[in-house]
Amino acid sequence: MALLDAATDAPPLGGPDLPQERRLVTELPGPRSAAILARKADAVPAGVGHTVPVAAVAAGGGVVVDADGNSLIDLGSGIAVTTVGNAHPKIAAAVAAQVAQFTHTCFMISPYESYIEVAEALNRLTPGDFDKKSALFNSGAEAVENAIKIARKHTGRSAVVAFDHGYHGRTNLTMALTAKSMPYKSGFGPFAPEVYRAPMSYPFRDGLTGAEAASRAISQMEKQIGADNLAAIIIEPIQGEGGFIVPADGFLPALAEWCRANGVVFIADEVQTGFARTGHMFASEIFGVVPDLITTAKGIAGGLPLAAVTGRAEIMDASHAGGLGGTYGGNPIACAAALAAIDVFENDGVIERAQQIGAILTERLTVLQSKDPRIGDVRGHGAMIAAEFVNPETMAPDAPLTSAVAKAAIARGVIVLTCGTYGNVIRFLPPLSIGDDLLNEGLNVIAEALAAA
Ligand code: PLZ
Repeated sequence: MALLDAATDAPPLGGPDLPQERRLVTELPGPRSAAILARKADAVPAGVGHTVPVAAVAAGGGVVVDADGNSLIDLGSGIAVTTVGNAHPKIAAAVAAQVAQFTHTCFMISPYESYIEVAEALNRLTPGDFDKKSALFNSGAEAVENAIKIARKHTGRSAVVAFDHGYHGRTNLTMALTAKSMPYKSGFGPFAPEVYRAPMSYPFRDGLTGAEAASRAISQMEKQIGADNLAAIIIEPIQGEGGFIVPADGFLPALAEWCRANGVVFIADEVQTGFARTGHMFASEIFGVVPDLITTAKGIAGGLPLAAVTGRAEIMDASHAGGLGGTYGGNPIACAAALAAIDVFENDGVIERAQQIGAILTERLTVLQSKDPRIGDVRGHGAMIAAEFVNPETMAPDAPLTSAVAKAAIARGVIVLTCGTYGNVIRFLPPLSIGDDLLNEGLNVIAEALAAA
């Protein structure tokens, strides 16, 4: 089956019916993608980069198809967004129905039921057996900004702690929360005040137990800020952009307990880890922590822009009427998509599929590691697994090797993303709609790329 219709030259429809194959009909980029990317260079600022040098025209299952008819294996899900699969039929249908009904009223002007249904679902699905409320926004960064606003209003305090290697967004407050300077912050300051940084638990590099790492962080917060001044700490249960860093057991519960004892709001940023990605509906569950507030986005709506803050009703209700909102927050089309995605998360075996994908990724990468000491660590949960590349003698991060492997894999038609404070981590975030064969083929290509590097 041709990927581009020969008669009409029309791009194929996306979704799970796309041929599930890696197929390169040109070098990347092919001539059509190259022409589109040349226009990008003229029309879009250089600051907006891209990882894969192709122009997408369709996607679904486990592939992304480009303008030249190349079909690439997708191990990135557009950064952990298309968890249920790109152009999922249930989402496409829900969106089409909503677009035909109404596209916008502004929830703050005339509310509609779907926003409330999304809030009810989030209140039910997030960890914590207490009354919760949810507010909806457009992006992960906007959810994080609002979680901080809510925590400050509730506590009457201003200081906020984020962690080494943490990533929370690119807006002014979230840049301040984000740890890494290049490329996220450099030259874009001054940053929002009253943001402090605490040391993370990074077992591969610090060798500390969770309890030791937590007492190091707590002692620093007590000395440098004082619990009385602290509104909130915000942390990703598994750090995403920072390198898929999984904290040692006990680290997160100890922090959460200290927060509870000191009236500090514990915010879990589950923008990347949320919605089945880790083989659990939320990654907090893995560590047995119940956050006061939780931020979500990405996977929540199958690719439509939607984000949320969910948490304890008494904290969420601290804000005066009119204090929270935005023109598009909880847009009806995004809410329709989210309700369809949540239906898939709850009823279509997606969590189990994330666990199966995690088992394949872990097994294959561990075998690779046993033969190649340049893979220093394999870690993660579910369909959120990473390999950290090092100099085997010194364990120093090897960013050039990492980017060579990623580039070679992409050239061979496998979309992979790197991450990590030191740029030495390849992360695997496949859509959960990918088949085993395609996933294994993608991993074969990674192994070839590593061997050649
Ligand atoms: N919190 C934990 O992972 C977004 C950003 C990629 P937005 N991560 C991908 C890039 O280079 O911009 C993210 C996240 C965590 C917050 C965010 C921000 O979410 O929807 O990108 O604003």
